[in-house]
Amino acid sequence: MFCYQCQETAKNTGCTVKGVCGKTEEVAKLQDLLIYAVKGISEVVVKTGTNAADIAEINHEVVKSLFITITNANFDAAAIEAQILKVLGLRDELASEKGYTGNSDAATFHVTTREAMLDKAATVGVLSTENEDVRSLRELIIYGIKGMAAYVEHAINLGKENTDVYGFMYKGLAATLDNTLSADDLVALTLQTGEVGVTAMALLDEANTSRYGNPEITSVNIGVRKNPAILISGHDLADMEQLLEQTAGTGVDVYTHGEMLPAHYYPAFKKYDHFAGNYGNAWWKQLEEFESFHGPVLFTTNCIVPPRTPEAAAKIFTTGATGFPGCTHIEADENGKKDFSAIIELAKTLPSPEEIETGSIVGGFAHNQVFALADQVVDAVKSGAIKKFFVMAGCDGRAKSRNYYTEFAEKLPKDTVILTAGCAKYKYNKLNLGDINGIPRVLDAGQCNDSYSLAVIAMKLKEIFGLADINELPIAYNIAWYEQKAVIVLLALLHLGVKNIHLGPTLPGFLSPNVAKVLVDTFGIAGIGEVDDDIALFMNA
Ligand code: FSO
Ligand code: SF4
Repeated sequence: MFCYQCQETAKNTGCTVKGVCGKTEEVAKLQDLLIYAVKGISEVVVKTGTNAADIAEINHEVVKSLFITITNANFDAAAIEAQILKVLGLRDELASEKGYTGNSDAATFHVTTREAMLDKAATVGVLSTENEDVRSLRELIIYGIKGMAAYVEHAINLGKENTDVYGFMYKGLAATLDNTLSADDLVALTLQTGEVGVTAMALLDEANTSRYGNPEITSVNIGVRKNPAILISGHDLADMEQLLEQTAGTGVDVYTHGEMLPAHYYPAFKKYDHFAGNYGNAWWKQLEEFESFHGPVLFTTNCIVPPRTPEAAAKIFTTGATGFPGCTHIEADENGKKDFSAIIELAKTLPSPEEIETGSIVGGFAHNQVFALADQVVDAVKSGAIKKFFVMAGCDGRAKSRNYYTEFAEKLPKDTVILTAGCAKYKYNKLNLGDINGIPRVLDAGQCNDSYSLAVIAMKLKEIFGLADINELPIAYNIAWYEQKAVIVLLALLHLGVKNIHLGPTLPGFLSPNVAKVLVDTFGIAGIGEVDDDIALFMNA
């Protein structure tokens, strides 16, 4: 196996024996083959001039396939094998319907057994592209499209779609098979991925806010109550809604975990009395936290950390693109309805959660809420009460080097405000960093996809202050990345013209030296250094 798609990749060069994430060689290879199958179907779509508006099932299965391969989403070989067969079936059906005569391997290969799949996978993985710069650009595009697919999947689940986004996905994936494209062509495609990423994030923002209202300032309890409870993790708000509906009146409480915390900020979910609070921290602390939670856990998306024992796995349920062997997977029916009764019944038999912390955290600062405070914010900037904003969105992770972000937040001058989104916030959202004239010093917009909100806020401030360039704003970008959703967020920010983004705790291992140089020279991308030096650098910029 070879995988270098996430920040925790071994030695920052590649996992080759087993994933640091816990992915086995078998699962890694099946994921490689699933991606290859998705490239093949994309080629058929592109070469036959098929309109994405006419192939709803293929759109949905391609999006799901991409999401399955995102870091920490799906560890279930059987589920991935079934998905490969489904995609190959759809590919062949489309090819025959359109009379497709192309004979490229990705568009025509067949495998039926697990063994044949593993043999085939060994020849089509990341390293099958020999030139390291072409490989780097192809993977950058693929990871961006994977992140895009995750956001599109949530929008689909809320009934919102944009066929242009699918059209681009096919184009981008098919391009990664095309040996005639130059490095410049691939760079252009990378930037286009960012552009379509903005569209995808806007689509999800519209899907979430039109259904559940605009996030508003909310104080979320981090302690516990006495009832038995279910913990819901991941990012899917449609699953969140269905779980709250089905648990109402059962005596079972619901707590959010990790990236689901921002569900509390939406008006539509505030009516549920049994929506009790947020339990725990970012994804990587889940093994201990799930134990003390006692109740069952529902994963709607990544990040899953492989449970240590069959008993621990038996308390975990997966849905959507996620999966883990030994965990119960809940499928939607043809109307998108999911039956969560097995989780609810299990919860009733288990003890209530053990308290691991008390107090509350405040969030809900997505674009609409910040616009409502615009006068206050603008006054604070004009008076000099706020000197600088720091966008510290992105992900948290296991690496000790990520303590940089806690220290950075603690040491920032008191006249600065942190704008955050994604699970990166857990590095500093319980520090009590105070407020500036009533404006909290940590403004949490929501999940990683709500980084879109931070971009909307920046563009609004640019307009209010009458600036020509978004980079003239007193905003610095110090972003932490982990998996492929952070890649699409980064590409989206680059498309919006944001320069000098600092990215840590390490630069992606999948960037070849030449590709990294393009990003540094064109966009001023940089890594991180020592906290004090970096703060001085940012404050003097
Ligand atoms: Fe975190 Fe995991 Fe939201 Fe990621 S929970 S790391 S970028 O899946 O998606 O921020
Ligand atoms: Fe390694 Fe990350 Fe790939 Fe897992 S997802 S195998 S940790 S690079």
